[in-house]
Amino acid sequence: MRGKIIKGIAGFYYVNAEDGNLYECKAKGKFRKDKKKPLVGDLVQIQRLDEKAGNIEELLPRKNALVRPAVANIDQALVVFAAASPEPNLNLLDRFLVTMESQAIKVVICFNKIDLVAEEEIQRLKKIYEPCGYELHLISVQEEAGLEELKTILTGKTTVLAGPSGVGKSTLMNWLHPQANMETGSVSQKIQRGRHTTRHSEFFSIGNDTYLLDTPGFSSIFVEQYEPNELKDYFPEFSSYEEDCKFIGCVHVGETVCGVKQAVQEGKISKSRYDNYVLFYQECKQKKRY
Ligand SMILES: Nc1nc2c(ncn2[C@@H]2O[C@H](COP(=O)(O)OP(=O)(O)O)[C@@H](O)[C@H]2O)c(=O)[nH]1
Ligand SMILES: [Mg+2]
Ligand SMILES: [Zn+2]
Repeated sequence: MRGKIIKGIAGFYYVNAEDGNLYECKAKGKFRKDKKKPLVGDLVQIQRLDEKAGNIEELLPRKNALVRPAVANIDQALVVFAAASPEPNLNLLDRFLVTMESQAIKVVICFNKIDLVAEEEIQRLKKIYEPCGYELHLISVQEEAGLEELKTILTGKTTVLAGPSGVGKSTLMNWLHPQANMETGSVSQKIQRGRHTTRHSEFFSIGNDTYLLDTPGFSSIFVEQYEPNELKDYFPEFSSYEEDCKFIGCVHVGETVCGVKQAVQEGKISKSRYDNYVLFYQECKQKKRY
């Protein structure tokens, strides 16, 4: 019987099987000889032991696998930031986008809490991210604005939900899947309650063939592991201007005749995106020296 691993805890894998049951499984199959470890999101072949237990016999081929969080077979990432409270950290968002581009994972960007900001701020965010080609959703979970449209893009897909703490990820999860019953609140409230922050990854099934994975919030992302010269490939809006660069392999930093720098000057590429690119480029270069 086939199924999908939706969570893993202490050596047990919980498999949502095609018969509709959830099986607690151990990894027993021959794939273990090849040192392959099942990941949450893996499609597997299981042997049923009883109505609640089974063994994983085979790992089916993966479409992709992410490192952080460690999950397989992702269709897309939904990255959530708040338009305000906390202020959107676009440097952090751009770092996240780079890591997803480098793994060829499609990203949908969502700014929540638009009830807290003026229309100008909404337009500012749109102007930065729309030209990059990312699908953008400006929502307010509190006022239930933009949620139905957002739900449509999740249907039939396996989506990783990511973003810093306090932006409303759990609130959104609870709206999409009330049974998830995620704890919400301000960061300080959670700390006061002494909440344990380490968590396992778990997929919630929010509809037919539709899965959502809530991940712990992140506060920093390193991009220095990339080759300085490859970093430009992870800014999708650069490519259409590269034909105007004088040098093949132009990295768009110090070169004088550069289509990308020209596009920044003309306002076709956002200055905020470009400045973060230069910053990340320098970080990668710095790292290479040691
Ligand atoms: N004003 C406003 N507050 C929101 C909205 N969505 C969530 N919040 C609040 O933001 C805080 C953090 O939400 P939470 O879901 O715990 O964030 P998480 O850390 O990303 O999971 C909570 O106090 C929520 O009530 C929204 O659309 N507007
Ligand atoms: Mg949360
Ligand atoms: Zn260039």
